[in-house]
Amino acid sequence: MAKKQNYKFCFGPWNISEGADPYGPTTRPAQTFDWKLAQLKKLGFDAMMFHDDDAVPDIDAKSEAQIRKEAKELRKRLDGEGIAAEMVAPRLWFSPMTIDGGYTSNDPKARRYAIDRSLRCIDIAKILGTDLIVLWLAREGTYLREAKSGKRSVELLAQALDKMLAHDKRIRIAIEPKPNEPMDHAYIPTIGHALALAQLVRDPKRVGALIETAHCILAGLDPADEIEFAMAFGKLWSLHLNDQNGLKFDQDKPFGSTNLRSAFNQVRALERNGYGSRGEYICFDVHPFRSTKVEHWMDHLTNSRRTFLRLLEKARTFDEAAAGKLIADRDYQALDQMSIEHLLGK
Ligand code: GLO
Ligand code: MG
Repeated sequence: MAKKQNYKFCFGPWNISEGADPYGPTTRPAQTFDWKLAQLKKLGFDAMMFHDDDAVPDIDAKSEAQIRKEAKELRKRLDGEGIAAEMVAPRLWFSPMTIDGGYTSNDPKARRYAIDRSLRCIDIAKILGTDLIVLWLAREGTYLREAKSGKRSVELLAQALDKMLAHDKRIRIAIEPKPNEPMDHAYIPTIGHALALAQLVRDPKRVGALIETAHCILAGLDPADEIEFAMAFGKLWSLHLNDQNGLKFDQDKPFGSTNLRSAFNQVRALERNGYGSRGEYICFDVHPFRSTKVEHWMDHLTNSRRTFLRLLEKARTFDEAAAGKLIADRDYQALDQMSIEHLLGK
């Protein structure tokens, strides 16, 4: 095992959500950003993740100068609270301009909008003191094959990444792949695709990945293997831990809620490969159940952290020597049972 890490934790304002789903309205009242920041601090999390318009609301209606001014004010507040900004992500999937995608839209005006907005997002990140831009490529895909060209879309994505990298020489871009939802098919569905896309840009060192547990499961892949794959390239720059019950809509359940053994293997993969040693955070992209009452509103976040820390103990106390002997003897039957009993405890 690598040196033991002291992990740092974060979440985003959207993770304190109000319970709306496609079939029904909210079940909890909206809270202000200030309230969310206060909760984060009170619960002892270290950083907040931001969409560009979490940092500067109504961003499309504001001038560059106004965006910078508001970002600076936010930076002051974050510094005052001792809260870091983990990353900033352009929320490209809300605007009427990106109905058919942003960087890969068939409409050149929409593509220009997506790039301009991404450059503003980079300006905000710089002011908030983070070099990490997260790109969840939500609408970069198709509802039907005939509508776009896959090859051209990948080329457009690479061009967009190059423009962002050229805008600020210090930023790094972590692509957050997801195979579907909102689109039928996304062009960058897995970590393999994300890291292959990085090879098409002029400075591949500055394009890496963010792994989300639920997105791996939706792609039919094992999250722990995806973590190890990205770490083999030194490119796991952020992480959205959560859980997912099979191939459904993106559930963003509390970490470990569905598959404790998979969660254990994700923690073990992070721990044994030294995740966090370059300042990376453990982020929870989880949502409360729709049925959650206001007084239990933060529990999905504190429970996810608690489960992570309990599983960390399990990873640290896993009998590696005994496991090694079983592996050498190819006794995977016993290794399976040993892993189960370790998780079950005494
Ligand atoms: C949705 C994504 C989303 C992103 C966030 C940051 O499925 O997981 O929550 O992580 O918008 O870009
Ligand atoms: Mg996510």
